[in-house]
Amino acid sequence: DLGPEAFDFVRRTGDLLMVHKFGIDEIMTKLRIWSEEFDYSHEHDPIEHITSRVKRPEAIAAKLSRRGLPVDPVSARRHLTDIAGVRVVCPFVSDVYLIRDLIRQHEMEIVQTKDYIAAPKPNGYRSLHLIIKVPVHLSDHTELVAVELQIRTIAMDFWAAVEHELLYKSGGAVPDGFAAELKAAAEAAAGLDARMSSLHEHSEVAPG
Ligand code: 0O2
Repeated sequence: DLGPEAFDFVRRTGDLLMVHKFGIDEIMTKLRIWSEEFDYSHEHDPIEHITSRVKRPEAIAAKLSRRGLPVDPVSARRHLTDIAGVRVVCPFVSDVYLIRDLIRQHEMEIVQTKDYIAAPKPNGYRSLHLIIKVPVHLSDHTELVAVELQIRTIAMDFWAAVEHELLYKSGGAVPDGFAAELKAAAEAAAGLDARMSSLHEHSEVAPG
């Protein structure tokens, strides 16, 4: 049987994960409404697909402990901003910034922006990362929940998924030239984004 302290710890961890899941639900609803609205009005839909995840308790504990922070729900709430994660995948780079602008306009405070599209990571990783504060209205009070939003194009997502898979499988040990090849692939993905955007712009002005 769990003692009262362990029981309390488990309950507070459950509360933490639940409220972050609600934060995801709130933002997902907004994103889905916009996507359907654009679709319905026959306008270009800036959202290709959306995924989300609540960070696993083991991963939360590992991150806190890596940073030398107390491993408990209060500390997680105070120090981690990626317990709730939403990934929005868009057809074009301009769509990424359109989603950012829509978020800005709809009473969700953006508390941090990391623009790895304007300034890609040294390995070639590109994406727009926002930390937003989402109000979650519970039955008797409202909580502001941090959600990490990663907004990227299909090409950026393809690269990130493959890179993650390759590095994960290899456990980080990669042959010579691997990093340079990955970076070149990221640049090719950026080139593809530019070509697709150009096609999109031309199709919008084309008659018929
Ligand atoms: P998971 O499983 O997605 O949660 P930190 O979050 O503090 O560890 P940092 O640098 O402050 O790190 O955060 P940053 O740069 O905003 O990126 C965090 C997340 O972005 C990662 O989460 C990945 O999802 C994604 N990401 C960042 N860099 C890369 C990269 O080089 N390749 C790929 N494939 N994804 C990347 P986690 O916590 O690593 O994993």
